Amino acid sequence: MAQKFYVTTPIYYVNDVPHIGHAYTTVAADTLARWRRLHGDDVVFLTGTDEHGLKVQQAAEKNGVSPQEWADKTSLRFAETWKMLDITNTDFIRTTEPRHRVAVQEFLQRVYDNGFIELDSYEGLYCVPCEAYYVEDDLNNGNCPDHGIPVERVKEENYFFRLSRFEQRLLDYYAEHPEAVAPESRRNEVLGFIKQGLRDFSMSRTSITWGIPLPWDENHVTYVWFDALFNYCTAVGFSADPERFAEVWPADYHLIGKDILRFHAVFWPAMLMAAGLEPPKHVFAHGFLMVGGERMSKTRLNQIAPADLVETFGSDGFRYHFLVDQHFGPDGDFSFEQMLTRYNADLANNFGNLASRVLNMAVSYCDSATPSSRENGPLAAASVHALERLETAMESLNFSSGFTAVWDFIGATNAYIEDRQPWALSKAGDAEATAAVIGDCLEALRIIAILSSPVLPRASSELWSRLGLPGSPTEARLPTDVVWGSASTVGNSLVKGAALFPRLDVPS
Ligand code: ME8
Repeated sequence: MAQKFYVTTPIYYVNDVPHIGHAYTTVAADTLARWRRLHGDDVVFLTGTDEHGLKVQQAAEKNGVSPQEWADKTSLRFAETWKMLDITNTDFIRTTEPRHRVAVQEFLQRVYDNGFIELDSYEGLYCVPCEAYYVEDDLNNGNCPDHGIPVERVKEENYFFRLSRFEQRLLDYYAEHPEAVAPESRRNEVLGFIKQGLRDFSMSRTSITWGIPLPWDENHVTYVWFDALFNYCTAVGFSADPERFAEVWPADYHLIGKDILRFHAVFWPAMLMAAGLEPPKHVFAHGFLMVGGERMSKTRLNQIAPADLVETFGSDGFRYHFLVDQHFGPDGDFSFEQMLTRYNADLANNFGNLASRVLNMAVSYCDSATPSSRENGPLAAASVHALERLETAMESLNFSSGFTAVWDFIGATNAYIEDRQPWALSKAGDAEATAAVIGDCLEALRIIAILSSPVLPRASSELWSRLGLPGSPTEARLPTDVVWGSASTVGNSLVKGAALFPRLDVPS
């Protein structure tokens, strides 16, 4: 039976519309999902929207609609954006769905029965955009350290989650599972935070109504983070399908931004432990995409909508930029000029040109049919090397370095053509040598189509059909199908086609 692989993105707040920051995480998760499918895994890939809490309630009020109407409208914008970017999520969860309410209530009851939720009163400094409490020491001149706006003093009688009781268990867990939080700088941040001592946190609210009521006290609704994090369990059958839940949980990867690391690597595993459930296997927190050196935000009006870039670069061009030009881990600055330059260099010139020149030559010199490639031809070793580098890089989610290895292989194939000059061989009447070089290049293209398919689903599939190959590169399996000469391609009918990535003009 195929191995299960469960990957998630954060569920995005519906107070905001999708921007390239959200797309950054989601495209990475999609590429990982596609990558695991190439290995034959049965991939469960979840994304969705976070629809409860004060932020959403306030956004709805401001727009004069009910929170549900607001959530319906904005959630759809996220779903449409993911469709535009060829995201292959297998489920899309909304926290206002009945399945989620049922699962969260069952989970809460379990944690309450286990004695980890208790009534207490609390006075604290609350930041609405963070949906979190702070203490004086956390603040910058009285302002939220993350949003730079004043916090509100809030006093509530609330239910508390006894996070403090999990300090040692979390430290033990992370000592036994050093791979559970990555990159390493984030793991150190998490350990440092736990070692400072963990405070219990308020997990219910009476001041708002937009949330899931506590099953044992309906005057309280569940704190938005307590509700939101559980989406990862709801979607794989926590309440509805225990057999499936046992099979799919724990998640293999939660991909998140560094802003929500503590929630995922401290609160969440403790909440799971409190219910007798296993923590996720890996939490990977990437950095922020900045625009002009600043974090994107509604107030700064510097958010970029994915659709605006897709219009120019196409969905593959968008995916390539955020995965390969940007490093997944540290912060990165978005620049349109850089995106354009790399698009022209890597996609139009390197990838696109290779495909069109090889197909053009094959059509002209080989009667539009694939000649045989040489067993262990000159490019075979380079293809093995590309796969090795990609496999190693993907183990640490280093998309940039992994796919650069594939582009190096593309570069090597282009260099091979320059070196052998098949047009000269053909002119000299050496049909055998011409066919050998073209056969090698077509085999390289077949392998390139498979290896680039997680990042460029459209172009790789188009290339695949121009190569006269049946099905789609997504059906290939690694490593067998990228072994040099592993597919019977001789005599396949080849098609030239238009440029896969038309060159874009650089504005003067
Ligand atoms: O935090 N650069 O939702 P959210 C890179 N609902 N990634 C960015 C980014 C940027 N500039 N801006 C946003 C929430 N992101 C909660 C999550 S999960 C149980 C609940 C991405 O809409 C990044 O993944 O504020 C970040 O963690 C997430 O969007 C925050 O999305």
